[in-house]
Amino acid sequence: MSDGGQRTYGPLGTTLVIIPTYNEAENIGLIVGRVRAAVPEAHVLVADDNSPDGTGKLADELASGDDQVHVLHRKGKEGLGAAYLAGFAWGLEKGYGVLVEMDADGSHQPEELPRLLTALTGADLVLGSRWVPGGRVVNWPKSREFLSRGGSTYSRLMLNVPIRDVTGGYRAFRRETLEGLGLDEVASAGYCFQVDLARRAVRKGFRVVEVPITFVERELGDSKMSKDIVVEALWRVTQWGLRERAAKLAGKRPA
Ligand SMILES: Nc1nc2c(ncn2[C@@H]2O[C@H](COP(=O)(O)OP(=O)(O)OP(=O)(O)O)[C@@H](O)[C@H]2O)c(=O)[nH]1
Ligand SMILES: [Mg+2]
Repeated sequence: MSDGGQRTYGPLGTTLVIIPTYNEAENIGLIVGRVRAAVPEAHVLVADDNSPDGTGKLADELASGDDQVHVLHRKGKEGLGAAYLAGFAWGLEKGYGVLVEMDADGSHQPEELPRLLTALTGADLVLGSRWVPGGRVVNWPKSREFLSRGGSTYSRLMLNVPIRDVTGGYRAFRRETLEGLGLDEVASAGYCFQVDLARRAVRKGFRVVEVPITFVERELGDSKMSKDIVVEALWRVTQWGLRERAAKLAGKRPA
């Protein structure tokens, strides 16, 4: 970030778009089709938590007709963070060069992925951002926007990370970035998973770039967003922030 753009970056390698799903039967075919059309060279991994509505089976059907679509069946609902960690491990093991996070519900438009990937040619991590100039949200009630903006601002100030949209989940990582983040220690499940990864990337000195996106609220299926997820995020961000402040103070004191 503070390298003045002087660093050189290697070629990107093959992209894997990881789509975590829990009860997304109405969306899965649409989103996979849109990814395949928007970035035909990319592969897709659906990470399904044994959705009762049969999303996993639909994903299997898509995979059986397309060599670039894969499915990771997980035993039950363990949260978005756990699904992504399993997806990252799968993708790294298979040798993909770029790993992308994308929701299944159409909020993250696959048609915007080429812009994220272009930005990644000069960065370690690209964040699709609602809260930078040019970014926006379609069909969100004011209350939801307030929560999201507030959560991002609180996290930015508490954790001292210069990122406007720190809770967003439309992201492209170079494999080397994921390998350097210490994923083994990540325990967060909900929104704070995204905050956790972003703060780790900044702390490790990776170049993080925000690219404006138009986030479209889901039209089909049910939200998995809950009060628990918000409370977990608030609690963890507060804990991380206080811990870092305490460590800094302790470091300044003479022994
Ligand atoms: N595998 C897996 N996927 C999940 C889990 N929880 C949520 N997801 C997926 O994560 C993505 C984001 O979840 P959403 O319910 O859209 O959450 P949100 O975008 O904050 O909420 P809305 O704005 O209301 O859509 C979707 O693709 C979900 O299917 C989970 O426990 N396991
Ligand atoms: Mg959503």
